[in-house]
Amino acid sequence: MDYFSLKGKIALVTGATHGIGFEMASALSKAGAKVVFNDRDAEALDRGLKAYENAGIKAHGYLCDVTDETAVTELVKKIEDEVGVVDILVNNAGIIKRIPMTEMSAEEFRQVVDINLTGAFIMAKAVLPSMLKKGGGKIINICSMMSELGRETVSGYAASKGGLKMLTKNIASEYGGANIQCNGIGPGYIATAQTAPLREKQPDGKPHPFDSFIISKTPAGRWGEPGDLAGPVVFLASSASDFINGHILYVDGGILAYIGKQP
Ligand code: NAP
Ligand code: GCO
Repeated sequence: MDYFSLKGKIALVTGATHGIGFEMASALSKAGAKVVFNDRDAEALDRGLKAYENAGIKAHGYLCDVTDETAVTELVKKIEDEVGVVDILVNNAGIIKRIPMTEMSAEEFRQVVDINLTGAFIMAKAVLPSMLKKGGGKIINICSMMSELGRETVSGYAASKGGLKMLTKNIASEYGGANIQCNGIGPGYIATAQTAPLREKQPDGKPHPFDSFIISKTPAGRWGEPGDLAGPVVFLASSASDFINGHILYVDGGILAYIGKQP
């Protein structure tokens, strides 16, 4: 038996035109799954479709905002008609706003929670009925270090990713008896567009202080790459993880294990 084969499975990865989502979708495709992705922006969607084509992957791309419940219901119906029932959902779409809490408007806070947490709820709710009819499925929520830790300026993000951890446990609790496994992946600090501002070189050519901070805080001694999430997502999407439910797999080079370098 090939525990990690995804042959015959259909995987939907949200917001997967580039970055972590693109690498995870590519890994799922290499493991045998048919890949479907969405983005809220038409130009980004086109760039994503080209990126998959250049990588030799046949991916189905759809325009859809994960916060729009009506559009998501239509998206899932369309995917079922054109590709088939979604066996694996990866809730990857997400944003961050780095604003000190006393300067952050409630509207800005809501936008972050709406995409990172409510969007994952809407997506999961939309795919669950067909998974239940089919007799099983996998839901993988992309959490964060901020599902466990706080830091300055990311109150909305931390609240959303902490909530996403608990939504993961709740889906596992509510539907585990119906052979649905819902787990999370908590990436450490990964070099993507989202973290680019934290890695910008200083005017004097020195590394950004946050860049050096993360390297010293990570036992692996480096930032993660999107490809570091490839193996973990295939594992949680495959039958190798059928008795794992409600778990958050941190893929962080050891950050959460480490108290930090002594001064
Ligand atoms: P990214 O490069 O900013 O990609 C995020 C993607 O989500 C973008 O394609 C974005 O589309 C899409 N998106 C945002 N809002 C959406 C919406 N309402 N509907 C549909 N798509 C939407 O970020 P990344 O670093 O690859 O992160 C991917 C996920 O991993 C996020 O959930 C992030 O929070 C999480 N994560 C990242 C890190 C890290 O260090 N990079 C660590 C832990 C967790 P647009 O380009 O159109 O906005
Ligand atoms: C930040 C970062 C993080 C990471 C990631 C960590 O400003 O602290 O952007 O939140 O993106 O989620 O796991």
